[in-house]
Amino acid sequence: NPKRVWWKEASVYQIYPASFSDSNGDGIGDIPGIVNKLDYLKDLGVDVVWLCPVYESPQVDMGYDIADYRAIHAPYGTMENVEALIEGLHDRDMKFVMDLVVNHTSDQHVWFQESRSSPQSTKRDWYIWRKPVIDKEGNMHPPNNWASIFGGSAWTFDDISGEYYLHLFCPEQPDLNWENPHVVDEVHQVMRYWLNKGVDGFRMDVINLISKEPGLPNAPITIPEQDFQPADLFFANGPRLHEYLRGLREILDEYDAFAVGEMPFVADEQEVLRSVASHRKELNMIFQFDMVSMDNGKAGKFSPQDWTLDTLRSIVNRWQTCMYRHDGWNALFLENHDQSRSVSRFTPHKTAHRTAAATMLATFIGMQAGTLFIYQGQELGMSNLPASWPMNEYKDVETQNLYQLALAQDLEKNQLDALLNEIRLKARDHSRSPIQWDSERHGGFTTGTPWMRVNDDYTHHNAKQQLSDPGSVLAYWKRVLRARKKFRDTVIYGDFRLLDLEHDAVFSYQRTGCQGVITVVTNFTGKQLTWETLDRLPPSWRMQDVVLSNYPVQAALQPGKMLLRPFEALVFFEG
Ligand code: ISL
Ligand code: CA
Repeated sequence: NPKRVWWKEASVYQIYPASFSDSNGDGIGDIPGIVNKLDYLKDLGVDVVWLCPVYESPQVDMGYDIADYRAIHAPYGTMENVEALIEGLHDRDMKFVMDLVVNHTSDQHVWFQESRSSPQSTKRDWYIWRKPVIDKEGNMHPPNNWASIFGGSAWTFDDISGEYYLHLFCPEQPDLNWENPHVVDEVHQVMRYWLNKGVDGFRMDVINLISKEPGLPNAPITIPEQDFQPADLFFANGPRLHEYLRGLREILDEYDAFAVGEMPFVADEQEVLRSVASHRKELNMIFQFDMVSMDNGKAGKFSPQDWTLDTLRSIVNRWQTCMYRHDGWNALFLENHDQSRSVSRFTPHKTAHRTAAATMLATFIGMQAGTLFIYQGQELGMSNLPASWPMNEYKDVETQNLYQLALAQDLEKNQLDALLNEIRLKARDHSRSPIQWDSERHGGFTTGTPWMRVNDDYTHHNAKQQLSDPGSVLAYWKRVLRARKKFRDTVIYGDFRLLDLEHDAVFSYQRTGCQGVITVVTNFTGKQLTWETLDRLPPSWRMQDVVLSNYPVQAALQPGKMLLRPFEALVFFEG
């Protein structure tokens, strides 16, 4: 059985500061706004807060472009505010995780300014600079054909030296050169700076991109109609990754802190295990993207892809069993600031079934093994932005780049419509609209003008209303989080087994621990159906065996059969 440790049992709440709570009416969420809501978080039952970047930043990518690791972006507040936040959390027995972005910095960081100033700069080699490629006609090209994750070339030409620098994301996010030991040392010092302030862990942004294939070879041409090619083969999970990760872990262990690494572009279980299996002493857990990319098509995130419960079953089964067998650990999530809202994306619900659909998803994810991550607003069942909103309400650099590129290409109307549909389904903006606290103007998020429009449904869909409604999504999430604690031995540390392997509407699984067996039954459709319980439930199961249900519990139809209403979720416990 897995070893018991605090970070395995924790439920983590992710805060996107710009959109959480605005305390001073400037329209931007801030740290004092978070401090004001600590009792709300305690009452929800989460144990840890992960705060997205609040460092000084020009905000080209909402703070994932850090200009100073030891200063706070003024609109979010001050260093004293962060210290008060840490204290407020610790006073309530909660912990605090900072988001650390060290694959790249902002181009406004002094390190990059110095690096860029001249090829002779002592910091030149802190970033990845290369000479242009000159073809036979004398034309200049980037050093290789890598595409940036946000579109276009991954290289930007710099006039000062006539060289290019590498940026896997925006041109304003130059990649650090981890091959240089001074860079590694500097990152370690940044970590110590925050750990000494009382931070309990880090979420490490795109941490598997820090080691690149030496020589930076051209990527294979997989999308011939594009000038630049996806190159994750060469920039993700590079040869020195594990060495670097062990270096980070040594520091974390000194402080009993933990790290969850964000790892896009890993499909291979063995590679993931190298980073998270406990004896490796690297990361404690990672975010892998299998579930939240099962609806991404061949041409990437903004192309459509059908999925079925079989797709979902094989993903869940794979990671649940692999981690259990090899002493690794899962980070469970359905949403974050880069994903759209799960209730809109993964359930085909009608308005009347929205609460059922959101609570069904809470059950589905909440009874699995791993550390559970909840993204702000998920506990309220917040949904995607209304389809009627014009594109200028979308603020994200990724969405806007994509849309502008499409406009410039003069696409046929049906192609443009198809893209817009994908944006309405998957754009990062959907999870970035302000939290709907109450039914006042702008959902009580701000007394001023919000930096991003509040979802129109705040008038009837908000935290205040849900706090007083025992049938709300919020009330249900509290029960899920309590159940994870009460049945800890089974839910956190138990074994996992899929049930009903072929069912096209019901996702069902069982958890077995030393306390007993938990059976989870979730109807992923908006249709009522009869489910054959076969021998999975005790033949004469009783109402009191039900530990979670998102409808009033009803008796079995007849032995071996039960009725499941639209998006019904049921959890049974047998001691
Ligand atoms: O969101 C994505 C594309 O839609 C992902 O590919 C995402 O860019 C990737 O998971 C890395 O995300 C992280 O690093 C980015 C930042 O923009 C994201 O917000 C962050 O979570 C660059 O720092
Ligand atoms: Ca503010």
